[in-house]
Amino acid sequence: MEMINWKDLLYPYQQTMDELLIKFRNLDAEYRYLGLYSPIDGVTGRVKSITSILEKANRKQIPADRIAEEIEDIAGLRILCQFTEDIPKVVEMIRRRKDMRVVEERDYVHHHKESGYRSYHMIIRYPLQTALGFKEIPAEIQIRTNAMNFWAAAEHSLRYKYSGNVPKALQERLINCAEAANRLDEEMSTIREEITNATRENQIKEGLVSNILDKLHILYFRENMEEAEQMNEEFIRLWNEDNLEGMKALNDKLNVLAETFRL
Ligand code: 0O2
Repeated sequence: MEMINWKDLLYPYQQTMDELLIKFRNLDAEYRYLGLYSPIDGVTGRVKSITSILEKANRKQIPADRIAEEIEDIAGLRILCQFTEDIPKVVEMIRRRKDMRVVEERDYVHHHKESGYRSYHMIIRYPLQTALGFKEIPAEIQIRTNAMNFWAAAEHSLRYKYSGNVPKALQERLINCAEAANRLDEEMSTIREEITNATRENQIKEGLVSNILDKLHILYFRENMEEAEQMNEEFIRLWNEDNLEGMKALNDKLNVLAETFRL
């Protein structure tokens, strides 16, 4: 195999990874900022290790000068979801993006691998603006639930330990574990609405509390001590009663007051 300058080869993949990570984390943060349910529970990324690239090139008989073109998961992003139902939402979001081009999709969620592996894979081309000009970089996005991820990480470690030849008995137990992880996802889906409503309510409560405390601070600052004191007591009472409606009303009252002071 001809000599490869790995540092130069991997640099644009690292840049791609960094940019994709920021974009998807920002997207998740924006959902939360808007008080909306985010189908993204977490995002991780990695640039494939040199040994793993070489192993794949060897297995697929890819010559050294074709590695960059033919190995499409040198840059790899993983998007974790709380529920199986979130996966198609993330897939659709990626399909609609103007800053990346989807070239291939593999649905191992509905068609799991023989190993028991479940995940949704999308191969994209990412337009990277480098110091030396424009370059389209391939990347793989894996979208899976936390349960699918838990299983895949365990199976990956075992496959690595046994260099791909996991003993038959262990393979069977892994398949059972994959089925158990799948049942967990199915069970979680049955209480999805309750969980997402609770999450939304918690987010609303957090936003309210932070706004109320902020406005109380303004009141104190404007030396409207007596009113601020009264409202603070009201807030503590509502907080102890876990009275969300009361807190909403107090928040509205404080918003009006804060506006008046600003005027
Ligand atoms: P790593 O360490 O995750 O980077 P293949 O021929 O199957 O190796 P291909 O054709 O490029 O690869 O695509 P595939 O199978 O759609 O996706 C490959 C990646 O999916 C793997 O990367 C894994 O991350 C994941 N994957 C696929 N099948 C399995 C599986 O049975 N178990 C686990 N744990 N992960 C799987 P790499 O290259 O294996 O390595």
